[in-house]
Amino acid sequence: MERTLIIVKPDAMQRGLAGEILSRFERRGLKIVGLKLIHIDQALANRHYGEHQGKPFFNGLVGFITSSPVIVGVLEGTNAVAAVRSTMGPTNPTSAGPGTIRGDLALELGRNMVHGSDSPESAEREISLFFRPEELLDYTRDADRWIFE
Ligand code: D4T
Repeated sequence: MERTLIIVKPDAMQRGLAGEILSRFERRGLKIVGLKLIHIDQALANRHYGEHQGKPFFNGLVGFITSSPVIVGVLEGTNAVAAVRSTMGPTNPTSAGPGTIRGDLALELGRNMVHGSDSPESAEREISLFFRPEELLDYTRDADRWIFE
């Protein structure tokens, strides 16, 4: 089992497609173990996108991700990092195939709807930026106590 961080970005929120995006991950078989609606501030955006600092698109990227509330989530499943990346499609939506979130719903590199961690190491770092451990569910520990009906 692996965990990964997703962000439903401002373009998806504005277009009313948050549910569609979360639904695609759920239908793939990934479990939501953390979820919240937040407005990312400049400091958090700088930390999250630290690897891109100094690149020409950095200021636009930070301006965009802080431009409205977003949904951040932690998804869990077998090879969750790769499963989320393949469900999203490549970073540039024009290279993304039909059936992927970006291939079906996006066209612009700077408006690509959704973020997913790019490695298990990034996932661990990013999850700890957005969630405290006690905010995440533990299905293996608790699911038999829960009633799903
Ligand atoms: P995120 O991090 O948003 O899931 O995107 P990716 O993991 O798929 O891609 P990334 O880290 O390389 O890029 C982060 C973010 O920056 C935007 N971007 C990227 C941009 O506006 N112009 C660019 O030239 C690049 C490379 C898109 C995603």
